[in-house]
Amino acid sequence: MSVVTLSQWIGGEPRAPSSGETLEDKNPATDEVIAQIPRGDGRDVQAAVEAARAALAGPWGRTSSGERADLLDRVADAIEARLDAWAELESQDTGKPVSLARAVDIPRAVSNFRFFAGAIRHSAEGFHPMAGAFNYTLRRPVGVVGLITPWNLPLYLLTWKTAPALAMGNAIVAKPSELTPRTAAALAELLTEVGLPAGAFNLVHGLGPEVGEPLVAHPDVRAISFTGGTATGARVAATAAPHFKKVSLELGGKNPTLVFADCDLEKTLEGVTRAAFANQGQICLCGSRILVEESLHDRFVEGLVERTRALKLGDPSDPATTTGSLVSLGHREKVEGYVALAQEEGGTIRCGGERPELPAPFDRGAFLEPTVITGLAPGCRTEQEEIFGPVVTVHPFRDEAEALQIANGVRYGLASSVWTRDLDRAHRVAAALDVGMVWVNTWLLRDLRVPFGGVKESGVGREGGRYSLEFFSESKNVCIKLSD
Ligand code: TXE
Repeated sequence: MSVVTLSQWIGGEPRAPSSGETLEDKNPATDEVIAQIPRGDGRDVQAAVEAARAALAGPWGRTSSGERADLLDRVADAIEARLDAWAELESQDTGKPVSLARAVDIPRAVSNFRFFAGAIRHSAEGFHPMAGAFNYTLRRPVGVVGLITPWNLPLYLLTWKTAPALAMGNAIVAKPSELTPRTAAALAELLTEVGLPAGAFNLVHGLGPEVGEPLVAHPDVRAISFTGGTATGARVAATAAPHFKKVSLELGGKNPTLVFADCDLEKTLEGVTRAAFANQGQICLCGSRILVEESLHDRFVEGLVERTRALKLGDPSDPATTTGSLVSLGHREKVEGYVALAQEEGGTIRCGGERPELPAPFDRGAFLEPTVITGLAPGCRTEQEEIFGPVVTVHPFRDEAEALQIANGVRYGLASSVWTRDLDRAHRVAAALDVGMVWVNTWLLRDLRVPFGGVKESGVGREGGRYSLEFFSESKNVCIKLSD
């Protein structure tokens, strides 16, 4: 496979890194180098911010919301036309099955642009009449905004931020994960091709501390939307705080799945297996702690193990593959460390936990068998810390109160799924879970209008629908006194 050299994208054109250095980008399923990416630094961030400011002072700053909506629709059409090619890029960068990128990652990128085009066509602002006067709300772009994204859903999450940021007329400096830069690079080029004015979207590649940090610290960057790990999120928040920037943090999770004995067992097993192992368990919304009513526990574990063993690991480009490699050999070691820890803490490995036997070149890939662990105590490290891989634990619970106590007994509060036929219980449990999002008898069913985000160490703020439009804009109230 030929090794491509990616560029940064600054002021509407490719730009080599000021450092003159590059970093290797590998396909984690084969451990082959597939690209050289720019090792950007603060100098490139500075150039990108200057290009963004120039865009705001130029034609981009004078576009109407209708013109921006039309542009977003053109972007959606252009990505859709590249679905197969971009699904390949995403799969090679992340190790995920091409089938998953084709079904989820790239279509969602299209939806993100289409959704926010519609959102700004139909959004209305505030008007508040009062005795002798009236108030109207003006909404304007924040200005230069920084978007920092992780490696698990690279294009899905970058476009989730890019679409509303452009919709509201901002100029962007984006920094993708250094592990998964390729679809971000493709997006930058496409945006210019479809007519986005130079400097409205700028892309700087590189390492977190060398590019992400200067971006967050830059005084002209007025908002940061960050998705990534909790530890990094804390660092981003600390860096941004002295500058009083707007910050949206979508961080980690340790999400509880609650299975009650009255659930539809077949549908629940199918849904819970998907929630556990989709994208190799590398989605912050994955249900990694499965709590099962004790009367159903043993039967449920049997069914879960059977479905987990049926998952097919292997060549991500094979349509039959359900489970690809993890994002890197280093990340696999981290996840394997938690499998070993689980055994030290008294857990039983019911299936998985080993590296699969695969033919070359996938024998060098970061593959790990999906793993089900039982018998742990809820307070142990394996149950408290985010693993972010294909590893789940299963617990029995006596009653609803105990289920909620275990579910809420972690530092995270992102998402949960509840499986029961009892509607009253579904509403009651959903209200009692200390998280930002609850699914009942389903998982990852998404309406882009709803608030997306978590509480506690899962983040600050919400994105989605009007929440994104409000984050990426500043409102101003104007009060007009009527003549007496
Ligand atoms: O995160 P990292 P990763 C979480 C997920 C997991 C993690 C996986 O739960 O914990 O993200 O992504 C850049 N200043 N979510 O390992 O290391 C880094 O280069 C500024 C939750 O990538 O935090 C990368 O581009 N930036 C989420 C980005 O931050 C810095 C959904 C994320 O890297 C930086 C997806 C610094 N000092 C994953 N250091 C949700 N809740 O929706 C690194 N970066």
